[in-house]
Amino acid sequence: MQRAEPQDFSRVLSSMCTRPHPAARDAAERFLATNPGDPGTYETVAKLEREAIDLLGQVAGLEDAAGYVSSGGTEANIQAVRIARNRGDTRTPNFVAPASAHFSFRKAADILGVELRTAPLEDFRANLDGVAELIDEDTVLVVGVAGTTEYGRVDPIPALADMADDAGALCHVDAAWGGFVLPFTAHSWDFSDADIDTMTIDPHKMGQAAVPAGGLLARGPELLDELAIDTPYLESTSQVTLTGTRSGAGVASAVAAMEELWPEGYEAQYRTSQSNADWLAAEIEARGFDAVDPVLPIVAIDFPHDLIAELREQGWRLSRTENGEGRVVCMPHVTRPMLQEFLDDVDRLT
Ligand code: 0PR
Repeated sequence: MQRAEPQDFSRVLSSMCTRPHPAARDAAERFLATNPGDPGTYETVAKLEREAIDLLGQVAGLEDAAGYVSSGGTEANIQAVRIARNRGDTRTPNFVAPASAHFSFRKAADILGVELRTAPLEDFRANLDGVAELIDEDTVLVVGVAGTTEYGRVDPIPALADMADDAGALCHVDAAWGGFVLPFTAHSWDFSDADIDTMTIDPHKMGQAAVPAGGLLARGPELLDELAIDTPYLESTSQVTLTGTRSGAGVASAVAAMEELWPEGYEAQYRTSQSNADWLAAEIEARGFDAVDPVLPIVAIDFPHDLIAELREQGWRLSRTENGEGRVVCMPHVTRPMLQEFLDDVDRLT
C-alpha cells in the first residue's frame, strides 16, 4: 500500500492551524517521546512548559502567569469553566457566553453540569445588556471571545470583566485563535487591559506551533489549585491538567515557536495576514459579493451555496459559517498568490 501523506496546505483556506515554524517542527520531533504529565520523570520538558507559560504570559500581558500547555482550546475552555464551577458557592451554577462562543463551551456545560446561558450578539459581538440580563447569583463565570471562530470579532472584554466582578463571578477570555494577532492591534483583550481571571490562547493556531499545543493561563496559582487532584504514585503530588499523559512535542514546539517569533515575527505575520484579508475582502466586493469586514484576518464571504460546492470540488478547503457564508482564515500558509489563484477560480466559475 502507498504510504499516506499529510494534507498539503496549498488550497487550505478553512483551517485555524497552519504549517509549523521550522524551529517548532524540529523541537516537536526531538520531544516526541516525552511526557510533561510526569514532570518528576521528564524534567527537561517540565522546565520547558514553565517557559511556555512565561512566554504566553508575555503575549497576554501577564507577569508570573500560572497555567499549562493543554491539548487545545477545547481543553483550556473546559478547564476554565471547571475552575469557576469549583470556586463558586452554588449547587446550581451557570455561566454566560455570547452566541459566538466556540462549541467547546457546550461540551464544558455538558461534562461539568454547569448551565450555559447564551447571550445575544450585536454586530457579531456580545451584547452587554443581553449578558447582564442572564447573570444572576448562580453565575460563576462570564466568557468573552477575543477573536471569534467565524468572524474574528473581539467582545468588549473590559466591560464583561467588570460585570463578572460585580456578580462575584470569574471572567474568562477565549483568545484561542486571536491571542497571537491581538497584541499588534488596538483591541482591549488581555490581562493588562481588563480584570480577567483566565484565558485560552493556543500556540497551535496563530502561534505556529505543532499540534497539539493549546494554552490555559490563569492570573494566579490559586485559580489552578481549584483543579488539583492528588497523584499518589507519581513524584509530583498533584495534577491540574485534564489529560494525564500529554504531548511533550506540543510543549517543546510551542516554546521554540514563541522564542523564534515573539514579538517581531508574529507582528510581521499579523500585518501580512491582515493585509491579505483586507485585500481579499476588497477583491470580493469588487466582484459584487458581500464580505464581512475582516476586523482580524478572517473573511466571511456571501458566496452562493453552489459556488462554495464548486470551489470545494476544485480542491479549495473552504468552510461555512452557521449563516452559510464561505469563510477564509488568513493563516500564515495563506499567501497572496494563493488567494489570487482562488480568485481566478472564482472568476472562472461565475
Ligand atoms: N476557541 C476558539 C475561539 C476556537 O476558534 C477554537 C477552534 C477553539 C476554542 C477550540 O480549539 P481546539 O480545536 O484547539 O480544541 N476553532 C476551530 C474550529 O473548531 C479550530 C479548527 C482548527 C478548525 C483547524 C479547522 C481546522 O482545520 O472550527
